[in-house]
Amino acid sequence: MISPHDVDPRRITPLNQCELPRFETAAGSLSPRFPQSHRPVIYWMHRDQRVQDNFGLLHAQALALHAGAPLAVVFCLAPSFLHAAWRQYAFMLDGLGEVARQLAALGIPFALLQGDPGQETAVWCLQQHAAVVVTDFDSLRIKRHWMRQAAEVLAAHDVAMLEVDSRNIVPCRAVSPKQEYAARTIRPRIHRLLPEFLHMPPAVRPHPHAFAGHVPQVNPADLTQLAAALPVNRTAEPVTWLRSGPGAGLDALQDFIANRLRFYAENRNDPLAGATSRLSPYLHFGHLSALRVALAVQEATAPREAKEAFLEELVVRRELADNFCLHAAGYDTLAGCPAWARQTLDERRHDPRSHLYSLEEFEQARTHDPLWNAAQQEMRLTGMMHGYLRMYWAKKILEWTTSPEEAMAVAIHLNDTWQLDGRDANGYTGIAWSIGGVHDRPWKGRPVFGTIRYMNESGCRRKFDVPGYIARVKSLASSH
Ligand code: FAD
Ligand code: FO1
Repeated sequence: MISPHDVDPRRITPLNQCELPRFETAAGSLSPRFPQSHRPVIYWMHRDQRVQDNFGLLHAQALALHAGAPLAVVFCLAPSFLHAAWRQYAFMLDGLGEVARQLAALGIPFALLQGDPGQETAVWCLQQHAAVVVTDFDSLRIKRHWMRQAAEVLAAHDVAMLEVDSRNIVPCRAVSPKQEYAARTIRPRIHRLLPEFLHMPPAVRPHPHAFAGHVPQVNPADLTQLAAALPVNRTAEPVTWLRSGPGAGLDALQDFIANRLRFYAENRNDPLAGATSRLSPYLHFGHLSALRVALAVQEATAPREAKEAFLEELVVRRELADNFCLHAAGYDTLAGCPAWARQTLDERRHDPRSHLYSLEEFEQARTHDPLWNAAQQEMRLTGMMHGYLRMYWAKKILEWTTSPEEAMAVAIHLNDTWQLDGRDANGYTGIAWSIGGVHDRPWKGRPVFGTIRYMNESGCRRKFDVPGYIARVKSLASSH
């Protein structure tokens, strides 16, 4: 039987000062006594939208099993979430439908609420007489607000709330207590701890104690309809080329490992090579755990340099992004950028711009640059953009807007509206890297950019077949 010890305590952070129900700690065993008749343990799912490989759900089940208590899972559908559009809600709710089915098969109730998550979820947990609420860690400001709100409501009724980091292989708070300067400073901290965390977690099991509370029944088929009824931007329509959910995520992982991982080291910067995993939507919505991806890649038959190059992105770069968003208050503004970058951008603030475009012109891919327009088109059509082009795409927005502040706002707006993997620590960090030099260093100075790293089309032509890429997006557009 799983025990609360199965989840490394470095993943777990109390979110209020309430005591967990008393545990009698006999040697090696935890036997919590939840007063009254077995109040349930509730897991509030929001970042890690999966059943297996989910340390938050695992810990909640372990606490419930040791108390002989029921277990329930709750998700709250927010009417808006950053710049999320119909496209992302449809993908997310599709995946949640599969999660609901998997929980039902384990006898674990799944409650879908709607409204302001911090408030709605806390109130529902109190109505179920929750003994303790376990939830996901998230570095984003909006999520920390939800957590603070819920933790306060629960604390007023002496209900403990715990946060568990299931997004990162090495828990974000364990990697470093402060903002790391660059990949080279966080890499040794992660690599030192990796051997302690690169282990497959136990499975979530059928739960033996029935939940007595009232759970609004969720018909998984209805969830996609829910997406269509939300008051969100509908120009970014659902994508049809990609299946959503934990099962599709595992299939995509297997396909990547079998057919493309071995080309990753040398071809990952070529948008036409298809050498990257394209797992980011599944990692963003938590359908797939980075831990499972890392273990599968480690065991794969592929050149060592391919595996190392991939794990550098999946582990070091991805966990550096959470470190940045957790510790840099203004991670989505220039305020989060290093002083040298803010200074150089300031000095170049009044340099003449070769072109200037509005948010609408960018959004409709109506610039003078066919390569930039093709990348924007690819994002509009598919909900994805190849990583190398994302750097070029963001840097040109700096070059063709009136100020670096406007550039960041435009890049975030477009990235969060059109990308399936948007609204993510990786995105705010990728944009801050491209426009504000975060985790980068000064380069040769030039107009507008100052010493921010510059990229141009001839640089892209050295990396890949630019006309070929533009043609491919054109044919993609004509087949839509
Ligand atoms: P692969 O190359 O196969 O990498 C595997 C996984 O590692 C990715 O899915 C991702 O989770 C992680 N990863 C890869 N590169 C990075 C990186 N540079 N930083 C952090 N994690 C990384 N990523 C997002 O998930 N959401 C975003 O909104 C996003 N916006 C970006 C915006 C800009 C301007 C830039 C420069 C990068 C952005 N990235 C974003 C990071 C990266 O480009 C994408 O994660 C990657 O292209 C996703 O494609 P893939 O899954 O095929 O990646
Ligand atoms: N999380 C929620 O708990 N409720 C939502 O309604 C919700 C909507 C949403 C839409 C788009 C998107 O990209 C993420 C969304 N999330 C929502 C956030 C999710 O919980 C995770 O934070 C993300 O998957 C990033 O980790």
